[in-house]
Amino acid sequence: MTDADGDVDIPESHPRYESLLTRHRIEAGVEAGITSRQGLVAQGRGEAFDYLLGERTLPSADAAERAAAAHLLLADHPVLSVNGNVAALVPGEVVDLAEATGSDIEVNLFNRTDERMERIADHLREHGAGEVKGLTADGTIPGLDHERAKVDADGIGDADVVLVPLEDGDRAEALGELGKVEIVIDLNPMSRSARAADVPIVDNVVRAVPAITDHARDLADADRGRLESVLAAFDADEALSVAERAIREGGDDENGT
Ligand code: PTJ
Repeated sequence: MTDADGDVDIPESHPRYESLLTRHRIEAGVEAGITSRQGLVAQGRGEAFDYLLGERTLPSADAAERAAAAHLLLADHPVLSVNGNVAALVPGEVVDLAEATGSDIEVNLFNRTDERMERIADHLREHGAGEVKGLTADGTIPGLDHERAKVDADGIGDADVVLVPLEDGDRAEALGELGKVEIVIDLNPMSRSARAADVPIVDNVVRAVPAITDHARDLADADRGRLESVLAAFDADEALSVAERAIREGGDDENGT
């Protein structure tokens, strides 16, 4: 049995409780017409990487989450992009992050249909979102085919910092070329999306989004200088190398211990 959020009756003592809960949420998202069927495949890919990383947040991913919070707080117009997987897994958490950072929320789909756009926007509103952008679609990302290029001109089109969780490689590269600061959440440190990002967060979106919110709340009163020093301390290439190494070495931490 699942509830409206796809939560199921899995005993919390189960060793893979979180992973099974996440899987069921994606399944419920597909049943509710929020998540695409391709989203199931993407989730499976993510799960495999999460398993190899030890299903935990590496210290380097936590540093990326803090840098992401600093970028969102420094931005003139930050936007959180939401696709079908993100809407199924972390709808309320995205709303919390938008509130903590003053970001807009925009639905932006790889497999765009009007019906799924509406359903996701409704689902986000049910989880407390105010305005949800993405439905106007009066802007475009150059270099992509018609449907995948659609954005709101006063949303992602106007943003200086964009959070794109679980983005496909083409779009991550095209968004990066627009000169926006791009924060990507992707469990695969070798993906083109992670490599195109200014801030690649190699962590599960279910851990990453609340962690960025926690950092944003912690940094809420920080001045510009302190936020810029958080950015200066973060090295994207190093974070990707550390995650790759952790996968090769079986989920051990950065020191290889
Ligand atoms: O809802 P739509 O139409 O916008 O489609 C969304 C998907 C995710 C289907 C679409 O963007 C897609 O096909 O993505 P890809 O190319 O499969 O890439 C998804 C990436 O996200 C892969 O590198 C996965 O490892 C990673 N990933 C999957 N689940 C998670 C994840 N990363 C973090 N947290 C997860 N839970």
